[in-house]
Amino acid sequence: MKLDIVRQTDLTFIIIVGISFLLLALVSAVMFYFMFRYSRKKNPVATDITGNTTLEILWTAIPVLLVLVMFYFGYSGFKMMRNAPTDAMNVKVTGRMWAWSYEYENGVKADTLFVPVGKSIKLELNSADVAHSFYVPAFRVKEDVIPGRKNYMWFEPKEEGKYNVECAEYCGLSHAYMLSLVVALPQEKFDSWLLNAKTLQTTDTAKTKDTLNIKQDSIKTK
Ligand SMILES: [Cu+2]
Repeated sequence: MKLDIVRQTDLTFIIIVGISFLLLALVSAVMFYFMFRYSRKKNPVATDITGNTTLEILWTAIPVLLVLVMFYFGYSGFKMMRNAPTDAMNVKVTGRMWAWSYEYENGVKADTLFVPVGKSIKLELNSADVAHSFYVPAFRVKEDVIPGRKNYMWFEPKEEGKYNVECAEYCGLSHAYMLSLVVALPQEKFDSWLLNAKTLQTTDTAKTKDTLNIKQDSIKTK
């Protein structure tokens, strides 16, 4: 079964939280049982315990196994996130105090990240000033954006829609307002937006949106 980044991330999260809850329940249950079974009332004289090899092997082997399971899911997800498909569409992202901007391969610049649905998008992450972090919760991707260092991330929008972009690294006074949007459009709509934006040569996203009749409310934010 081939998972995408979103499902792989959610699965890893559920597995780790699941194991944690199971352990919490187990440890609590044993603790309450021992509180009564080995209370001072029932055992006025303490017994001398000398160790139990079977128990020691078990409580070493089981946690090692659990940690390896978590590692397997974490690492396979990490590998997927760090290996962008070679046919991905490239967009250059620049973070600066306090806004995100996008530049396409044909030179078009925008303040909203328009992308085609069903295509892999690879973002080259750059910072013009301080450390930021590019975060798209809906796609489960978040990467540091560090001045002087190239970083990247990739994702594939599955459905048409608007998705929030946030800065996840405190970068100064207006950090909380360093918001942007990913707008996923069907391929034809995206192509005509890109062409229009190229003709208009404007960074004013509102204008290019008008040419496409993309009504803010017609696309749901996820
Ligand atoms: Cu920030």
